[in-house]
Amino acid sequence: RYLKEKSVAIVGCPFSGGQRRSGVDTGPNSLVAAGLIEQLQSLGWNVDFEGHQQFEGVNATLAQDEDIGKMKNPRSVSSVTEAVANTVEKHAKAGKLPLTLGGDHSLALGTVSGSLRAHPDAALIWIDAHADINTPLTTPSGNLHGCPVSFLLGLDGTDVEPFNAWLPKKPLLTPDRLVYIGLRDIDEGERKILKENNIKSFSMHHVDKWGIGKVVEMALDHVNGAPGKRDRPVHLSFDVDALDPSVAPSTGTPVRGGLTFREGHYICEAIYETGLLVALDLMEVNPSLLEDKDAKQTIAVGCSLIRSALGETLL
Ligand code: HAR
Ligand code: MN
Ligand code: MN
Ligand code: MN
Repeated sequence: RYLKEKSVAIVGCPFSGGQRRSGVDTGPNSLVAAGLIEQLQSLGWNVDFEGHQQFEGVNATLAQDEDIGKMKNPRSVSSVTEAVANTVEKHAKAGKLPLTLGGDHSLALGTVSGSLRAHPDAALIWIDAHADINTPLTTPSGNLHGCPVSFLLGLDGTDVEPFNAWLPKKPLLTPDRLVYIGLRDIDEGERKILKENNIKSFSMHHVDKWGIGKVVEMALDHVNGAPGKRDRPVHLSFDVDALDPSVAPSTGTPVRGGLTFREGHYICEAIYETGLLVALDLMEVNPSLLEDKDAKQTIAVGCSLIRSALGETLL
């Protein structure tokens, strides 16, 4: 309903500075090399891809990017996410569906900002083992891939340099339009933030209790404000570590007890089915961490999730 045609723009983001393990910057190239473009074309999508974003310079100078407070690599993360926001905004305003390939999940500060500039009333559905809602004050690690959501919501502690040079004073996202599925590794500070802001979160406990079908239904009901109401555009940000490590092993912070292959794909299918998907992120694929067979498996699952979110498995 929000797309002009079946047109997807791939935004490849080879960036690793939101966390400390190298290799996640090779994720986008691996997904494309595995045939992602051809796969989407065969689903009837017009695929716009002009090469990956150029972050080599930023990646090369991460060591010189000194901490600000607890934040690691703040200038690098800020400049990369600002650029990604502009790129995603441009594609979304042209009526295309931006598909961002990560790279670490700090990139979603950029992707979601770009989506919300184009679709101000959009909802954010965040699929992850982690809530990524630490602030610069609560972060235990200083890794900014654990913080993008707090910046999007403009929580206390996020009005900091260098991010406040480009993030809006009035946040683009409100807590009522955010929902999580797959959580199972949350920090104390994050737990408090989720509670105080009344943020809807479906942990793995809820997936076990109600089943994935019901959970996705409740998630969509929540962000649309009423049961059965379906009109908000949806930005789907999928961290591959939401899946169980037996399904997607090659990722920086695996947590056992995750979504099955089918549960992950079901989420993608069900959101595509609403006709409301306006942007998709597939993040934290790190092919360099494990042996080749595990990397290949993770890349293949990443491509498969993307195909499901773009309509493959619906009859
Ligand atoms: N919550 C922890 C932190 O802030 C770990 C975050 C980990 N990461 C991700 N993001 N992979 O989903 O450091
Ligand atoms: Mn550094
Ligand atoms: Mn994440
Ligand atoms: Mn995660």
